[in-house]
Amino acid sequence: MSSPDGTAAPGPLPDALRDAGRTLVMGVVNVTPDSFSDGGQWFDTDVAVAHAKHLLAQGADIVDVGGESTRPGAAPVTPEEERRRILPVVEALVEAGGVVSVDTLHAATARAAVDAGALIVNDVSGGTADPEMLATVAQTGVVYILQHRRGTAATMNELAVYDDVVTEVRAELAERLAATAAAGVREEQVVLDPGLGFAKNAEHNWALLARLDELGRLGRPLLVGASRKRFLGGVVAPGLADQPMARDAASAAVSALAAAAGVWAVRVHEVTASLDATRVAAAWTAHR
Ligand code: PMM
Repeated sequence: MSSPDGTAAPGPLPDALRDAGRTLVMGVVNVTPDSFSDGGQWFDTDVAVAHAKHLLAQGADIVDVGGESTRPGAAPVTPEEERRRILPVVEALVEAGGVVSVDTLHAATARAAVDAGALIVNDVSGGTADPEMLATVAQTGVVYILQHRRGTAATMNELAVYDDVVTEVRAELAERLAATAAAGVREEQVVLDPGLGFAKNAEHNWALLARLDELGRLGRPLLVGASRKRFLGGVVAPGLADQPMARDAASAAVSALAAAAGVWAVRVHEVTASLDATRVAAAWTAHR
């Protein structure tokens, strides 16, 4: 089975995900005290586990578990603290039969999560933060979400300068894809992500969404993470622009359009509406 855009689905993943016939929905669980999108409400382990199971019950195809905030200027956490936050959540989700992704910059955390049963490593640095990451992905053989960004959480805002953001992000993703191959990662393991908001302003994010087909020409499935991001504040009702949770309807609208553009998965905080959005897109494109 292929992704909606015709690229081969990444492997290895369970058949149910390969045969979904629509864009997949990845639900987000940030086990952090300081994420912009949910204000740290899932920081307690038991609360995080309950929330993650709730996302599964709502039909999330994948649950992405992270223990370090990636927002601009966020304080880094040690890999030890990160593992303390996320591993109980990963274990509980695997036990419950969920497909788990681990959102981490750290190879040691990625490996520990894979040992606990995670099937996907989601690295917002695209392998640039930890020199061991790509070798770890190669050794474990899991699916690798390679996200574009420039710099680090501390420096990325000032690096949001492009002549043509889509052409440049595509070229930089191609470079990172070559780096994964050089490290022994098999091409079918890799999913590419434009990294909305990571060294991108609102104009850049919209251009990347509008021209996803150009990124798709790199030949790998795509994941889009627009959910609750600041640029969506520009389209919600005036007065709500500064409230991340007021961006869920706009996030689901992006899910529908990204799914219609053929992306493999969308990464969202609110699962139900995006799941319906991806079903709408599948029905829509099936009747073309
Ligand atoms: N965005 C965030 C965190 N992790 N991972 C991927 N692959 N793509 C993204 O766009 C992405 C991500 C930041 O959002 P959050 O703080 O709501 O998790």
